[in-house]
Amino acid sequence: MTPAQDVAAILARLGVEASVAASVSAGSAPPGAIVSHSPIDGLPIGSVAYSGIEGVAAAIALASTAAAAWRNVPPPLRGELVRRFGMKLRAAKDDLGRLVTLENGKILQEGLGEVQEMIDICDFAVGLSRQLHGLTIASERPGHRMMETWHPLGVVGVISAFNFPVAVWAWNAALAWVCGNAVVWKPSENTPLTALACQRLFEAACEGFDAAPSALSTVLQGDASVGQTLAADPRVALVSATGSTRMGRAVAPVVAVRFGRVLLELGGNNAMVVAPSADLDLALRAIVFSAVGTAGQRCTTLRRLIVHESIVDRLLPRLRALWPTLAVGDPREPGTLVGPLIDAAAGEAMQRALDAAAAEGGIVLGGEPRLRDTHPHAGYRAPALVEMPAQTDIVQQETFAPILYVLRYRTLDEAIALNNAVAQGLASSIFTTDLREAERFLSAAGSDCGIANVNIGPSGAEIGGAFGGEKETGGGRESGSDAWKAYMRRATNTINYSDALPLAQGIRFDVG
Ligand code: UN1
Repeated sequence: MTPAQDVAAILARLGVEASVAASVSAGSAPPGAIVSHSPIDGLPIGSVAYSGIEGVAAAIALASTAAAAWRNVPPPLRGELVRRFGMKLRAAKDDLGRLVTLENGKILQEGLGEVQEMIDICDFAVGLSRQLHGLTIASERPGHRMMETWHPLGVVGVISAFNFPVAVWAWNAALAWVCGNAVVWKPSENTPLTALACQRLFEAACEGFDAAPSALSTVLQGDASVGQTLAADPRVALVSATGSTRMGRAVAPVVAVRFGRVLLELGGNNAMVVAPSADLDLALRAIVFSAVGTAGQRCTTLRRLIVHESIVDRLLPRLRALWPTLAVGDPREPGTLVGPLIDAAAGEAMQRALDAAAAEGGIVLGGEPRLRDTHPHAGYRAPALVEMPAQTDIVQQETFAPILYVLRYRTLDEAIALNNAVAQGLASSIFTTDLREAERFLSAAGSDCGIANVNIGPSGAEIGGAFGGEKETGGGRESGSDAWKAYMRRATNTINYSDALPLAQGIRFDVG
């Protein structure tokens, strides 16, 4: 089945209304429509209407009305809606997971994993809907009590990237809804169809649920100008943006200038330290999954392997032997481990990075185009392994492709310094069986990243932890732990139940 036929069948089963590929290729896509291409063959699979700049203001107005009603619904009842959404996702897991594969190009296992991540965050949010706790605080004044109350923000804008086209929205949306907000979503223009499918499933969850106002969820289809318009609107209390550091640099000042809130999850340049005592069999499996999984297009992808000089001769030959055998191909096929890059341009960007690495002294293995004869419009590439003499310029950049740079180190201090010497600060890990090394890596003087792991790779986080990173990664935290607090505003309340009016700090201010 061609990707276009596969997509048409899934959209029909999910009840999604979009122009499917047949009409796009017949030239009947509406003018200005956003055409979606499958990375599998680089050909159109459907089109959606462009929301337009005017559409942004209208969507925010409706979302504001929805938020004003939704904030009065008790949080556990809001959780019930999210529970229903989670049930819809369970029922549609196979179709939605396959649609992710068709529109994003990640292998089916990972497409299904992404939908599971949505289901998991829904479950988490349902529990959270009964745990939006505030503190009670001791007052210094007699007959007084202090407490914190958490209230909804209103409208939450979500800008998401192509690489996790559904899960990242779900992290934000599920929490935002139980916290009492309405969500306006600008997905990547590379993945408009999966966004429509999510919206359809959410609408299905809302059917027959009387407490849910309309416009609790809206999808805006468009390019960066739509995202900028969303970010600039003062009615959007929080803009949660996931994508490149470049995108974050464009969005964050627009929100800051109006004193809105941002939650940024931007670029990563993630490292793994492999220490002398590491279990190399485990390390090898972790390296492969985190370096070439999702064709190197996770923000958590392993990009820098920092290996102790005493074991490099044991580890590197195994990687060199393995890399050329990693199956590159149609992500729907069960044996495939590495699907296509998002498009042919991403393949060219990978080539430019490899050329730069070679010019900076790197020894490049792999990285060549694949399946050009059968799929001339797609961006299939063999994963690349590049031994570098030092952490040069190109190693410090995030290239969204399966390129693993290998560096050597002598002392743990040196390894930690290399880990921390890049502008990004998302994910990191160490393979060691030495407790002291592991603890040092996790300590205040260790990894400076938002995620620091021991004996697992940097990618593939569970939803229960807070997800995000430091420095150019943007500082935001999404998903688990207490990340929900970003979606609410905190009020500090002081209540006087005495018949006097003592002032704080013992101030005397007597009147009359
Ligand atoms: C992303 O790439 O933007 O930790 C998100 C991971 C996934 C999420 C990645 N759970 O790799």
